[in-house]
Amino acid sequence: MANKPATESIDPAATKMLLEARRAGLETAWDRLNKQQPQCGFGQLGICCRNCNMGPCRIDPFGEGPDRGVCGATADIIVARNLLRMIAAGAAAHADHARDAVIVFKEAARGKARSYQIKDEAKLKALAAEYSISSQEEQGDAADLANAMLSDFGRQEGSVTLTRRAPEKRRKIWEGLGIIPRGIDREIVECMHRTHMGVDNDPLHILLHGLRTSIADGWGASMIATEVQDILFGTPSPRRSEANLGVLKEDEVNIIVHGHEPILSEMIVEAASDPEMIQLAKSLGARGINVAGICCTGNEVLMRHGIPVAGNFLQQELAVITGAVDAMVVDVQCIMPSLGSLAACYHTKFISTSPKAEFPGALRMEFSEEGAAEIAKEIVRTAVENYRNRDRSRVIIPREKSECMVGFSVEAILNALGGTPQPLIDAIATGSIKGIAAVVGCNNPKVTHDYGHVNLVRELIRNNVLVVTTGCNAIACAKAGLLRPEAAKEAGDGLRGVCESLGVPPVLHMGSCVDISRILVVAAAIANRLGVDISDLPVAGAAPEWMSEKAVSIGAYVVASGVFTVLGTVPPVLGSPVVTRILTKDLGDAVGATFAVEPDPFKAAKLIMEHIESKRKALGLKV
Ligand code: XCC
Ligand code: SF4
Repeated sequence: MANKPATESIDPAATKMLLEARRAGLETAWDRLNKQQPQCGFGQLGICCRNCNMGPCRIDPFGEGPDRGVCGATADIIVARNLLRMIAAGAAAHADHARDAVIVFKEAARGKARSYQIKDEAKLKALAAEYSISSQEEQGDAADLANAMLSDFGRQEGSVTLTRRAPEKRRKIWEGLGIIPRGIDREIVECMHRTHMGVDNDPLHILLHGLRTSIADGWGASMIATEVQDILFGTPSPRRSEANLGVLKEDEVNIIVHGHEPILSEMIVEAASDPEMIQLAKSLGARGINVAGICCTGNEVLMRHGIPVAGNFLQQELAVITGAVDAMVVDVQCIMPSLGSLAACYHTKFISTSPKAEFPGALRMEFSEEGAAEIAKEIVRTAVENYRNRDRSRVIIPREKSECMVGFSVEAILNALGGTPQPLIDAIATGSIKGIAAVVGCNNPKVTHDYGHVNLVRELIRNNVLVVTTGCNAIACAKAGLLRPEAAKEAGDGLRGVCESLGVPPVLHMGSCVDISRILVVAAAIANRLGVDISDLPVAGAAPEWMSEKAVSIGAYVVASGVFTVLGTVPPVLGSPVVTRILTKDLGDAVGATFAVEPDPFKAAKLIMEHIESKRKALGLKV
């Protein structure tokens, strides 16, 4: 089996739109990647440094030219520093997202952000208890909880509160290594300090701080984001929807929400069901208003409202090329700056909303929590009025779409299991389910779109590994039909039996990328129940098509949590034999888990199976 089939995507809808892009002479990420060939070898190996103005410096990977930067930094130091900066950026993205969610929560609690309410009181209570907040009335609870969560960002000593959710044994390991994060922002700032010219110059020392920062993300920022979003918008529960470009409608106003923050997309969804807006759409000849998502903000409204998802990361440009998108509304993260000029080739309004994120060619409709509902309505109105400008002769909507079942929060999974994780543990113990794999992450045009995602997941469920998914992998699985309960037919007999008896798919959609925190909570619950550490469990992680810095932070905290993780695209570390050895080997001794790199999803599945079997053996379970 070849690593990379000759096609750009295995998704027929994406392939169709790519053909249309070429026919129309429009450029996409795939074309721009081609224009970048050959990509910089120093960059790929991670051995260029621009951290001070004596540079830029680069190391000769063949050992003939310079082996040190001007300051004396070696390839090992440069690669480690660069990796730490990637983790810092990724953790910062999640942290800033989380902070904004908490601020909205706080404003809502104080009655200032009128458009938002508290939807999950039980979760609010539970969190308040975890943060040791005791007050009688709800509003007090909520504001105090918001403040307590905010203090996790700026905390200077002690530890980030929700790291207490990690199993005792895991915390001991972190304590031993001195990598329990103090405050979320503090660790990120320290990354920047340590990587400044002339500060931290030992690869292992640098990378351990990377783990600490990533833990502040996974067991801090991302976990806070998930919990607060559940409190504000409701904890997801199973529901059905549809995925792929075929969810766009020929005869309705199509609004795409793209980015990461449900703070905005929730309001758009609400405004789109406002009778006044629907009436306006009808008066302009549309049959209604259709909201669809892309990337993680899409996952958020998919999980909570069943809003269909139009595609994953590499489909953002393709959606515009359907000619049927009346507005592409974006907030932050994973939004290609190419969208402005592309939208200008169509009638599509490209609307940017975040005070932090401006894009060339975007129509700016800045969002604020006080006037959220009103602004959302204005955005929807703009989209509806733009329906008139749609050029019907240019509309090409691929027919492809798949049904999916989504909404598997931890609470929903426990509910499906009858209130306790025990049935799942029993299924693992008997071997009906061999183990659990978290398959997550982006798309990357360097590898065939969705090929790694779909083939890895198929291979795993065939081998009776239950897959939990988030982010762009979840969308790939949805499009491939793997999130339907009927997909249990594709699973091995053991997993199939469990899924059929519970009526759930063999691949559980747990949410957006910040919701990987939900996966950590499940892993901790199972480990605690068995009285072992997460690293003892037959579980693994994978990011077959990752591209973002957030994915680097995620990979780091998953490994730091004790979970073996396979990456499908090569991280820029191979220029340092030392860093490569730390990541793929030494971390095993330190945190009980390592990274592996395997672009071929079939070989990646094999690695995961071998890992799961070795963990089963160690636990004395039937292999
Ligand atoms: Fe972005 Fe979260 Fe990656 Fe998809 S998976 S490309 S980060 S949207 Ni997180
Ligand atoms: Fe070069 Fe060192 Fe400056 Fe980096 S920090 S640019 S390696 S002199």
